[in-house]
Amino acid sequence: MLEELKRFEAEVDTALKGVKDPEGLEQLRLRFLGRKGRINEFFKRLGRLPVEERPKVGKILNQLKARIESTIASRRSELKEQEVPRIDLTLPGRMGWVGHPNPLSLVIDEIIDFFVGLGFTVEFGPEIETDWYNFEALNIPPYHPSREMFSSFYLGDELLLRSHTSPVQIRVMERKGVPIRFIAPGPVYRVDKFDATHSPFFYQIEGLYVDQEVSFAELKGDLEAFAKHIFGESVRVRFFPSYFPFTEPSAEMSISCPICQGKGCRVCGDSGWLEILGCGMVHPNVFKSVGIDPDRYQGYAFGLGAERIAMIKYIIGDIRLFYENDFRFLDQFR
Ligand code: FA5
Repeated sequence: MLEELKRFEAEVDTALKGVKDPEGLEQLRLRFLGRKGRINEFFKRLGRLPVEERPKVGKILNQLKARIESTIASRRSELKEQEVPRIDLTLPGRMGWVGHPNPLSLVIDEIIDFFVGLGFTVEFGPEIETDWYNFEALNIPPYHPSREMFSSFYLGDELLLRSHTSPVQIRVMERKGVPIRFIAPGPVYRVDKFDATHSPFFYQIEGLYVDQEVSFAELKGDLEAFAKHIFGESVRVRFFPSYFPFTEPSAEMSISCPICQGKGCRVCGDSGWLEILGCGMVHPNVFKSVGIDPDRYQGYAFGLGAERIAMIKYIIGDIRLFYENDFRFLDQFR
């Protein structure tokens, strides 16, 4: 049996040296030290040896068992150190979240780009305005019925959230004088209930061009070029007489419905036309309120709703979608 133990010991050493991974090592452990393993077999046979040989062989067997145990333990830690973490390099990586502009910002930027190309600058005004800038300087005296069109949210008697971007006309002419040519984008507020096309908070873009010889023909030409830039070359425009206290004459500009090409559909209410902005020649009283001589200067002005333009351009059925921050909607405009 001693001979046999020697051979077994050699076998154990080669096997443990050759093992490559923790699973193989566990199999060897079971084979050598497990309940039905080789060491236990030897222990069983120990009982059948002559009594005087048993202590000697028993001692060798115990030493061998202890040696196998410690070799297995040290092999285990060696293998653990060599273990390469399993990385699946073929897995697609986790993307970081990348934001993008709201469709409304895209449209506003596009409109700004167009007018900057025509030589306009970009100006801004405060969202909290005085009665003077929002109304009186724009030829809307107290109790004038047209205040209804622009009814807003008041903060005390004098201050209100501006109900259009037209007050920026006054502020910029006061600050920079004339000639002047600028657009003024920004949020405005109105006592309008939410529905598919109205919101109490929306964006307008104001335009003002004042010089000594600005004509209604230029207004029409520039706004037609603008419509074609935003909606495509095939779009047609139409000017309708309208009324704004701060322009004379005043007009509303419509474009041929880009969805049905003017044939009539649900979006344009079967008319074939969509109204997109208000415009006109600056009223002499507006010039007077900022100390500019209306006999020397003329100008055109316009104001459009940015949501309206974005809704037509991207065929968006409800204005509320712009403000709800639903990624299912927003992610379509990456
Ligand atoms: C004005 O606000 C004038 N200040 C525009 C103007 C400027 C005319 C300069 C002449 C010269 P109006 O109230 O029509 O006009 O509003 C202009 C645009 O704002 C409308 O064509 C519409 O597109 C948009 N708009 C008006 N009310 C709302 C609302 N509640 N929600 C969303 N968009 C609106």
